[in-house]
Formats: sequence, structure tokens, C-alpha cells
Amino acid sequence: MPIDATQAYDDQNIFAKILRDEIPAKRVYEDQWAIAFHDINPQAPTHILVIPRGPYVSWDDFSANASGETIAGFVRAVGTVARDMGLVAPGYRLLANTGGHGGQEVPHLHVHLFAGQPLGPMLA
Ligand code: D5M
Repeated sequence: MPIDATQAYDDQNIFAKILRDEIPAKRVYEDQWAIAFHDINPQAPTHILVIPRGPYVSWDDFSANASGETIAGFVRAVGTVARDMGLVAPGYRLLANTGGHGGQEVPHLHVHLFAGQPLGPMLA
């Protein structure tokens, strides 16, 4: 079920548990702003999720309430993951599902990074 993107942050969500190392994830990157790990249900040959360390429900919450420093740190982390994985030359796609119509399932902001093959048109 998609979440309500206006809900309060719930620190028992699955990505909060991954951040606290309470459940495992195949991490590929971490710094002071973000961690990145493989999606458990990949939709492309490479499918990574990048999440901020802070308690933000959604892109809306993050863009409205995070400090400029936190936003910059997170955006740089997303770019670094793609660069470190050698994805810039072949290309990649970023996606942040938000709320009901966006199909967001986990109430902790996450940016999907898809790569590994030509991805075709959006919303295909
Ligand atoms: O995408 C939520 C994504 O989160 C979806 O692609 C599956 C993924 N997921 C769910 N649980 C896990 C765990 N435990 N590890 C890794 N990936 C996970 P959304 O944009 O909210 O629809």
C-alpha cells in the first residue's frame, strides 16, 4: 500500500532499521549524509536505493524541512554513488516516488538509481 507522504516520521520503518543496522542490506556506499544499498526487488540490472541518514518521510518532507547543508550532502552522495559505480558514461536514471499517486511504499525518503541497460521511455 502506498504511504501518505504527509504522515509523521515513523522510526520503525524498514529503512530506519537498515540505517540502525537492525536488519541487513547489501550496502554499496555510506557517508555522513546518506547510505546506499541494493534494492531487494531489482527493476533493472543495477537498482540501488540512496537514503538520507536523517528522519525524512518523503521528497516533500526533505525538500521542505532539511537544511541546505543536508540537502547538498545528500544530492552529492547520490551523484557519488553513480560515479563510483561507473554509471556516468553509460547513463542512469533517478526516481523518488512520493505518496499515493507516486507509489511510495516505504516512509523514509529514498532515491532509486536504475542503470545497467537502456531504460526506455519514462512511465513505460
Ligand atoms: O520503493 C520501495 C523499494 O524498497 C522497493 O523497490 C523495494 C525496496 N525494499 C523494500 N524492503 C527492502 C529491503 N529490506 N532492502 C532493500 N530494498 C527494500 P517505493 O519507491 O517506496 O515504492
